[in-house]
Amino acid sequence: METTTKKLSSAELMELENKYGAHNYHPLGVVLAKGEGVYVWDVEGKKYFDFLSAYSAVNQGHCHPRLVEAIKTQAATLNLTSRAFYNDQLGVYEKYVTEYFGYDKVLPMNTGAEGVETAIKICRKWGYEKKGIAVNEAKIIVCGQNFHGRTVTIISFSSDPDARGNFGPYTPGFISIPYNNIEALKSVLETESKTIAGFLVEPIQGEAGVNVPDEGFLLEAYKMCKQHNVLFIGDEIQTGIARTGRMLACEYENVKPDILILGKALSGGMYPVAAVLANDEIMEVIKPGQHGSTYGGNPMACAVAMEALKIVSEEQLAVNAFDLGVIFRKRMNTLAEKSDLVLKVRGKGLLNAILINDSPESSTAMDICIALSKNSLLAKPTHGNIIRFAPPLVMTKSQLDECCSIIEKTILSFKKV
Ligand code: IF1
Repeated sequence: METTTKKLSSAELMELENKYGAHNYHPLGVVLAKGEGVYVWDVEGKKYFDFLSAYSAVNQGHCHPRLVEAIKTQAATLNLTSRAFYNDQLGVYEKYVTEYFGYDKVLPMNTGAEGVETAIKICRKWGYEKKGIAVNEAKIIVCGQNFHGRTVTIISFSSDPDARGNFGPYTPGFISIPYNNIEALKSVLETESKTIAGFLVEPIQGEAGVNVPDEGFLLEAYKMCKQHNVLFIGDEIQTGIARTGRMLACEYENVKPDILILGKALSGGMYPVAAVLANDEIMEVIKPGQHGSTYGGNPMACAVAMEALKIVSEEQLAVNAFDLGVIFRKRMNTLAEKSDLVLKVRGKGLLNAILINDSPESSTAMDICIALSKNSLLAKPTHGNIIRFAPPLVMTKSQLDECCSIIEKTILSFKKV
């Protein structure tokens, strides 16, 4: 193999990805090489505000010094044992994370999709062994426009043609209802109560364009689940860990999911760490040999996740996300009044989106994101005409002000191409 000391340019690096990588993404044309806090730098040294935070994985900011230290130390000490043996980090982490979120037990996994799969398996097994559902009859209610990951089972209940097209045959056992529609939930629960094991829901739908349900929806849904002996499964992989201005988005309605799924920022983006939390009467359906993962619960994951959670509480990131979110939406609402391009802003905490006044098929939102990147701010459209804004939660008020000015300036001077 040819070795070279020459540093590759952004163009050359993009060409490498294009030539040698599967084309399963359509990235914005920047090549990042460094990150620190709310900033990232490209290969040529241009500095940007990161307004995506790796889809809310980097809530604690890029390369948080405490996380760098935690992973370095653990990597040099013990990284992987498998679960064939005990390790000296897992129990300590399990105690910490269960007390942190108020559950009896945790089942550690790596990626979000694995966490969702785990929750589905626990829920089905609970349905047979505790609720008494007939063999292979268990159903889980899901919502239209959901995003829960990329496995075959998960995309089986996706409504996105790209996510599911030609990946069949699909896994049965899911009933889809429209999101934020309590009547639809009620009707399914009443007609099929005996075979329904769970209701899987995102407290705010990220991929659907930061779709915030009506106030009261989650609480009503939770109460209805209780009434019908159905498990409420909260996917807080994107909304959790302070992103929406509370540690968990469900806290806004005082809902405590029966099964809670966490991922992404559980590790501050340092390492793939996911967790499924539940109380004993649910988690006890899983016995030795019935579920697991080579990497799940490994010492590096445990050390990093514990530090990541400590950072969130010690740096009061939930409060900061809440306060900055209020300022952000206020400034964007003012912008919406001034600009024909911005229809509205919605979101909670620092998970927000602006709706662009053009059809989802147009390239306007993408073109605005390209213009934003020229002005040193990185964001990405979702569902065509929606731009998601989700900076790291370690942002300061003056940094946020600067970012709002960049967004305002970019949009007010934007000309359709
Ligand atoms: C990609 C979206 C965000 C998630 C929720 C589970 C998972 C995710 C609520 C799976 C992952 C990511 C995956 C990422 C894009 C991204 C995303 F636009 F697709 F919807 F964040 F908004 N539940 N979301 O949001 O977690 O297995 O990826 O660790 O490129 O697919 P994972």
